[in-house]
Amino acid sequence: MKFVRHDWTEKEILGIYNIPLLELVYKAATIHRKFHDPKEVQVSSLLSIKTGACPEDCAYCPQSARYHTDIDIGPLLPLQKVIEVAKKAKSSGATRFCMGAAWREIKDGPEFERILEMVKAINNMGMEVCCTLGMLTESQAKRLEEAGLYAYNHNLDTSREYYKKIITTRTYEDRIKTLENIRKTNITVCSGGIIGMGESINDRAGMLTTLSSLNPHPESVPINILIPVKGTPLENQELVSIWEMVRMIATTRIVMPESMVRLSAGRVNMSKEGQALCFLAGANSIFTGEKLLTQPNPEVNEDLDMLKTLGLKPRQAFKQLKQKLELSIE
Ligand code: SAM
Ligand code: DTB
Ligand code: SF4
Repeated sequence: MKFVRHDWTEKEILGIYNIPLLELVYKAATIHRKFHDPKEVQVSSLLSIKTGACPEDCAYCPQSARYHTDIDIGPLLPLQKVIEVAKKAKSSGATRFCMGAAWREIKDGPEFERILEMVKAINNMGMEVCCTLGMLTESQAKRLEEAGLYAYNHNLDTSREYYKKIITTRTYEDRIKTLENIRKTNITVCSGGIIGMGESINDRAGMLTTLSSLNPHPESVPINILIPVKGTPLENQELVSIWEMVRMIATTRIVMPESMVRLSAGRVNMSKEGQALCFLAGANSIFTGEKLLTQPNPEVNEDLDMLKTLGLKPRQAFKQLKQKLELSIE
C-alpha cells in the first residue's frame, strides 16, 4: 500500500473525514507511528514583527486595516528587540521561531534587509527560523534562503471555491504561485488553513486535496481553529467543536503522512483532553507563548505541564535535516 500520495481525490478525502470517529483516530494514529516518533512534539514560538494596518481584506483577520479591532498596531520591530524575544523563546524550550508580518507581500528595501538580518541572527542561535510575510517573488525567496531561513508559512486557508468568500484582494492562484517560488529554494514549505469560517466539510476536504496534490507535500501543515475576533466579519462565527478538529487533524495526518501537523490557533478554546486526542490523531507541533500574533494562546507553563502529563517531549531543532544528511552519508 502506498502511503505518500499526491493524487488524493476530494471524494476519497471526504470518505476518510467521515469514518466513525474512533476508527478514524486509530487509522491516523497507526500512520502517525509509521512516520514519526509519537512521543515528540515540535515547539514553535511566534512573534508578530509588524502588526496590523494590513491592506488585505481576509475576513478572519484582526490585522486587516479595514476592520476595527482591538489590537496594538505597530511598525516593523527593531532587530535587537526581535533577537531578545528569540533568546527568551529558546530558553523556554522553543526550537523554531516564526516571525509574522501583516503585509500583503514583501517589498524590496530597508525593511526586507532588516528581516534578512533577523533571519541570520536567529539562525546563528541554532533555532529553525520561519517567516510569514505574505506573497514573495523567486528572488526574494532566494535571498531568504541565503540568510538561513528554514521554513516559510503561507496558508491556503480553505478550498479554492470558498476562498473568494473570505478574501477578495488576492486569489488562490496568487497563494499557489508563492508556494511554488518557495519550492524553487531549499526553504521548507509550511501551508495549511483554518476551520470554523462557515465552510462546508467539502471545503475542508477540498483544501486538503490541493495541499496533498503539491509534490512534495508541505513539510508542515498548520490547522487553525478560527478565533472569532470582535470587529472582523467573522466575529459571530460559532466555535468549531473539538470533534471536527480531531477529524481534520486525523484526515490531514492520513493524506500527508510525512508532514508535521500543527495544532495552531484556537488552543485556548480547547480542553487538554481535546488536545490529547489531536496528538493521538497525528498532531505533532504546537505554538507556545501566551500570544500568537495578536490573539491569546495558552501560557508556556500550562503547555509544558500538558506535555509532561501526556508523556510528550519537545523535538530537537533541524531534526529532519539531520536525518536526511545521515541518510546521504550512509
Ligand atoms: N500576512 C501574511 C499572510 O497572510 O500570509 C502572514 C500573517 S497571517 C496573520 C498568517 C495566518 O494566520 C493566516 O493565513 C491565517 O491562517 C491565520 N489567522 C489569522 N487570523 C486568524 C484567526 N482569527 N483565527 C485563526 N487563524 C488566523
Ligand atoms: C498559522 O497557520 N497560524 C499562525 C501562524 N501560521 C503564523 C498564526 C495564527 C494567528 C492567529 C491570529 C492572531 O494571533 O492574530
Ligand atoms: Fe493581512 Fe495576512 Fe491578516 Fe490577510 S491574514 S489581513 S494578509 S495579515
